Amino acid sequence: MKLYDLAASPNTRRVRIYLAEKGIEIPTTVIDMSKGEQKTPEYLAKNPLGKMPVLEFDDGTCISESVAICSYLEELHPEPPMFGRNTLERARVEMWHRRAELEILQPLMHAFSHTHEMWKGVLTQIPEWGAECAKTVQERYAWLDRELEGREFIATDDYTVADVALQCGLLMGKGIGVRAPDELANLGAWWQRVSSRPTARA
Ligand SMILES: N[C@@H](CCC(=O)N[C@@H](CS)C(=O)NCC(=O)O)C(=O)O
Repeated sequence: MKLYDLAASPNTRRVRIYLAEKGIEIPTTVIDMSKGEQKTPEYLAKNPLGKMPVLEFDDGTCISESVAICSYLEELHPEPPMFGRNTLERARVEMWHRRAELEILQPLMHAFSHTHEMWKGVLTQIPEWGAECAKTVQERYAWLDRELEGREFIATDDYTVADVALQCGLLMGKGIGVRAPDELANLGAWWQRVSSRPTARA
């Protein structure tokens, strides 16, 4: 097995944190986005969308999408459970995992790709859309703060893949200047909790 990875990518970090939490070691190959390595014919044969991460098996079979990669590994390494301990918890983890992707990570990606120099010429940039997405994320931070009232972690009593996805989103937000305001105390306390885990810098 091999993981196609990029240190700065929030989505590959989701998989790296998951692996570190589980104590799983998988060899990695770094794909350098600044050199467009994700768009070479060789890489596009692994993921025609030209995105990371990709998990490649020894027979050449590839799986993309961070959630699919983690969910595959969860079946092989069920302890400690990171997708929930029972039916209800699994549903809550999926609910929050999807929310983290659709309500936080995706608008952050748009906020970045529609305004940053690096994406000029790669896509048709609409800076107003980028600014709108950044505004949406600020509203979502306030919503998360309310949801985290009295909670240690976002989906269940355990640290799950939903926390990992949110954590990678918030880290990206900090990196691109779409930061959660300090006065959101519940979100701030959750951030301290997840970012002080030994795996946070995986
Ligand atoms: N939903 C996908 C998102 C993958 C994704 O957007 N990866 C980014 C890095 S964080 C990427 O490879 N972008 C390269 C590009 O779009 O050219 C997942 O969860 O794996």
